[in-house]
Amino acid sequence: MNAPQPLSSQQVQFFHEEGYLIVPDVFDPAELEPLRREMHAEINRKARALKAEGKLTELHENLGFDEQLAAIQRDSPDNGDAILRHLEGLRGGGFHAPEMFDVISHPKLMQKLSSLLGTEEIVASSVYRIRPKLPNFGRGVVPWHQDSGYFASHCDQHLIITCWVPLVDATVENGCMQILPRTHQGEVALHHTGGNAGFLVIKDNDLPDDPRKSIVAACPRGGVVFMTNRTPHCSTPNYSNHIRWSIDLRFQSSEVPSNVGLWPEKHDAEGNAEPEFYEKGNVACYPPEADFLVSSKLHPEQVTDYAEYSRRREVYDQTKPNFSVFRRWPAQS
Ligand SMILES: O=C(O)CCC(=O)C(=O)O
Repeated sequence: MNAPQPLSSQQVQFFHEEGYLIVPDVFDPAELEPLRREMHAEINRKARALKAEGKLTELHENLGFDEQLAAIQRDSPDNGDAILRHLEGLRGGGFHAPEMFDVISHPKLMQKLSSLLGTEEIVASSVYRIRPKLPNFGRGVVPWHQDSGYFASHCDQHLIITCWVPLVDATVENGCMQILPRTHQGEVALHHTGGNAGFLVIKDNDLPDDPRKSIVAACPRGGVVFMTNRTPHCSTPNYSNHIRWSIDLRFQSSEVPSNVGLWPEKHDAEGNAEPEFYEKGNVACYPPEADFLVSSKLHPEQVTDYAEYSRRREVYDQTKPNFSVFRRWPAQS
C-alpha cells in the first residue's frame, strides 16, 4: 500500500482555479474492498429480512456487489427501493458501519484534504450520501446543482469540500458526474425544488456558464473527485448493465460553522429541536445532521472515534430536527 501523500502545489492551484480536482489514485482499490464487502453484506441482510417477511423470493446471492441490487430491483421495484432506502437512511448515510468510518477518516484522504483546506483541523459532516446508481433507474440521475444549495446561506462563502468516491470505475456509460469548471467563485445560483426524485435543480439559464462547457468527471475506483460547495455539477443516466456505486463525503476546516460537540437534547411535540438549539446549532451549515472532528493536530484527543461517530449519527437521526429553518428555494414552475 502506498503511504499518504499531500497534493502538489499545482494540484492545489488547479482545485482553487477550476473548482474541482480529480485524483485517480488516492486509495489503493483494495483499501475500498472492506467497504464494498460490508455494503454487499448489508444488502444481503436486508434482502433476507424481506424474504422472511414473504416480500421477496429470489435473493440473487450468486451476483456480485455491482449487480445483485439491480437484479432484485428488476424483479420488484418495491424491494429494490426498500433496500436502497435502508442503505441511504432517513436523510442519507443510513449505513454507518465501521468500514464507512474508515474511509471517511482515512489518513490518505485527510492528507489530500489538508492540502486543499490548508489546515489539519478537519471536520467531517454526516451529509454524506451512498449512491447506488442502478442501470436505467431515474432516481440516480442528479440534476445541476451546487452543494451549497442544500446548506444554510450563512455558509455560502465558506469552503466545504465534497469528496466523490466511486466504488466502481465511474465512466460516461455508467453515469459519472459532469462539472462546470471555473464557476465556483460567485454567489450561489438560484435553485428550485422539485427536481428529479426531489433533488434541487439549477435551470440551465440560471447556471453561471453554458452547460456545454462542462467536463466529464470520469474517475477510476481508488480515485476521488474533489469539488467545492459552489461548483455546479450533475450526473447522467447509467446505460451500463452494472451498478455505479459511489459515496460522496463532505469536509470543512474546523473554523467553518459546524455543530461539533452540540447535541439536540430538547424537542417539541413534533420532534423539532427548540429554538435555543438553532440559536447555537444554526451555526452549522446543515443543522439536522451531525458534524464530527476527523483530524486535529491541535486537539488530537478530541478526534472522533467510531463509537462517538456512530452515536452522534444515531442521536441526530432520531431527533429529526426541523428542516424548514433553512429551506431557501422556490418550487419549480
Ligand atoms: O453521484 C452522483 O451521481 C451525484 C453526486 C452529487 O451530486 C453530489 O455528490 O453532490
